[in-house]
Amino acid sequence: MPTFTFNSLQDAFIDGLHQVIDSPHYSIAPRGHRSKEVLAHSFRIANPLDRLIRISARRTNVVFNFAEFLWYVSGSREVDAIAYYAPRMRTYSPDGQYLYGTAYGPRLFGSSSAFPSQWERVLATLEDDPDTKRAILSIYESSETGAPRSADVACTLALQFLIRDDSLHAITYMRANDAYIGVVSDVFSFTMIQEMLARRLGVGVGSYTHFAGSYHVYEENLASARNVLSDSSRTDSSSKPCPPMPDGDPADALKVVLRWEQLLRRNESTLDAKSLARLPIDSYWQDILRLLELYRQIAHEKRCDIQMLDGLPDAYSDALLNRWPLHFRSRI
Ligand code: 5HM
Repeated sequence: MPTFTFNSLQDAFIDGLHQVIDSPHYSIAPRGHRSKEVLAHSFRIANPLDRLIRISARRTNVVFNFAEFLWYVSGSREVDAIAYYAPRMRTYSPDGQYLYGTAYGPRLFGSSSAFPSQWERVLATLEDDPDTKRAILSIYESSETGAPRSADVACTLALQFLIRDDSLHAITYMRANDAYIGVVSDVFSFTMIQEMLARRLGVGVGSYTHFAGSYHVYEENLASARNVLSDSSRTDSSSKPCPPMPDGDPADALKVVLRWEQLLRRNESTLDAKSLARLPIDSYWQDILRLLELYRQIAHEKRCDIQMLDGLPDAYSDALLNRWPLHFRSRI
């Protein structure tokens, strides 16, 4: 099958669900989990900034999406740092404290004084030879093959980056991808990494291509996935991309964002419109912290200051309203 190009992740997500549900290749039960599967699934997204799902029946968590990206960038493997945004992540940890295969951060962004991170080496490879075919971020480790029946084995093999016609194209290779749950957050994070690399290199954001050896839906999610498909026919399919990340090196901004992410997660500080505006970072990063502050209010105070929605990019506020309609009731 040729790889079809979609405008957005949402369009690729809907098409993928149709393929798995309407014409599965196999019914399987790996580790006892019954699922429907198609083999060697692929799709291409023309605009990787159009990375949020807006289907009301699939209430994705935009805050988790950004938090997972930041968790990767921070190089952390701590469960607490990500389970705060998605408690189910705790169930994948073999020891309740750390994640291994699921924590891509240490593999991508972890460095030591003796050895730069994969991220730094990929950046140097692309700067040295823009036509290179060697800009690879490897994730799956060979030691994971044959591991006991753990739920914490990396599903992503590698991300590849190619500069062609002054744009950075990304290709993701996955051994397995959940077409109902995993793909939504995986493509979000991987396109953020793609965009971060493109801005750092000063080139355009090219296409994003996704390959999954096994693309599947678990039987327990089949009814919800069918519901999403019927709801998607009523969904506005116009483009609603995320705002562009600022050009240049995001390292300094990310230090500020990661410091505040920790403070808000631990409920050790708060942000309001004034204190946000005073932070020494572009409004792009301030908006991400605004999402994290809104989530802090929901998680720690069971309330939400809806004034904080003012001025947020449409793509983010729509996603918040879809996920937490009761908290933002008066804005609907
Ligand atoms: O039995 P297996 O290790 O393949 O189960 C892992 C499940 O998590 C699969 O359904 C896989 O597709 C999903 N998954 C995903 O979709 C897991 C990870 C973590 O690496 C991920 N996306 N990023």
